[in-house]
Amino acid sequence: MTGGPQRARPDLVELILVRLPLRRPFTTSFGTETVKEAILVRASRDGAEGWGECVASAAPRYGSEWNGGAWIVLRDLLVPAALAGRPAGVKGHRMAAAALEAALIDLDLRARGESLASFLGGERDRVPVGVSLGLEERPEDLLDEAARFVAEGYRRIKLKIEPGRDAEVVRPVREAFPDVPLSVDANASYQPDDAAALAALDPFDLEYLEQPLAADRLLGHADLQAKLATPICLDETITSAAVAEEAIRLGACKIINVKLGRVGGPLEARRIHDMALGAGVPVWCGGMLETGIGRATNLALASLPGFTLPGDISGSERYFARDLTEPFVVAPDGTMAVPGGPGIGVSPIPELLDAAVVTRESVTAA
Ligand code: NPQ
Ligand code: MG
Repeated sequence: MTGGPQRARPDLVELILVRLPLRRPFTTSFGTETVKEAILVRASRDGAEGWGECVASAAPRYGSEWNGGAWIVLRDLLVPAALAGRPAGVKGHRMAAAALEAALIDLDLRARGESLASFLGGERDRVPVGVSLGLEERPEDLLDEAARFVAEGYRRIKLKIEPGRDAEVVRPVREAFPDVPLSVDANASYQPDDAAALAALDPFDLEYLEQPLAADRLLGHADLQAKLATPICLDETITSAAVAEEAIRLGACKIINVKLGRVGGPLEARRIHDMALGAGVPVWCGGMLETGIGRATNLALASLPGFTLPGDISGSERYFARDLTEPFVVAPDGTMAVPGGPGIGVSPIPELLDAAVVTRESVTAA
């Protein structure tokens, strides 16, 4: 989890907390977000730099990690270990560890002129993308949003659901778009005895039902899957290749959402991909409303051959009035280009970064 064996050490690591207003509030079963807050990790050596983005939030609502904790574990434990070239010996804190690993890999790859996609084993220079739509108070607002993204060519629409707001959320969208690939994401908000409400989604021909139950309910998901025609896709549950393998073996899911932050970095994400490909289980790249830094990393991951379903990798303008990098755009065919330049292939634009910064702190070797 702390990076590859012979990775060169940085001589300076900067932690940069940024805040970007969201263009539209994003509501899930765990709450409403109006601002994206992220920690960027900038690793440097001899004037060269590498970038990573921590996908934790301002509060631990999606999972147990949050930016306040990630900042401290990076500053006091993970970064000092990387600067000293020794293992950090830190359990968990995967989103923090992932951001540092991504920055260190980016630093190395830029130095040798190789793209992250090539390093990970990517085989495509464009990937199909989807969009995740939050819960809306007014059903017509959700229909308008769905219509807009379908018109823009997005290959899949994902709807957020929660107990009491499920079939009635899906029905109007399915009726308006009978042929569009649709999925739903419950963000762990259902209980095992809600199986009937979830089975009521079967007629809508969903690509998958994402994370209906709590993250630690492997058997609960297996029992639920046995009662549903809709494939279960796990997100919050999948924290490592080991958990992913056990979930597949138990029949707890038929599809896996891979988020490199949730699993501790690009290298563990690749392990999950390799295992799932071997097991014949489709994977796709999840999203956490990343800025252009995290989005570029996700695009590289999504270029691997097992990523056969569209990712939650939307255009910059879906989230932000102005991204921190050159904006990412979705082509009319619903694909996005995988950056081909060295490392993640993009950097923050200095003036835009400066305007978004809340705090920055430099850590150097002791
Ligand atoms: C998911 N992402 O698949 C997550 C959940 C999510 C695109 O649906 C700030 C930070 C806001 C992280 C909103 C999507 C977030 C967030 C939603 C993660 O479950
Ligand atoms: Mg999800």
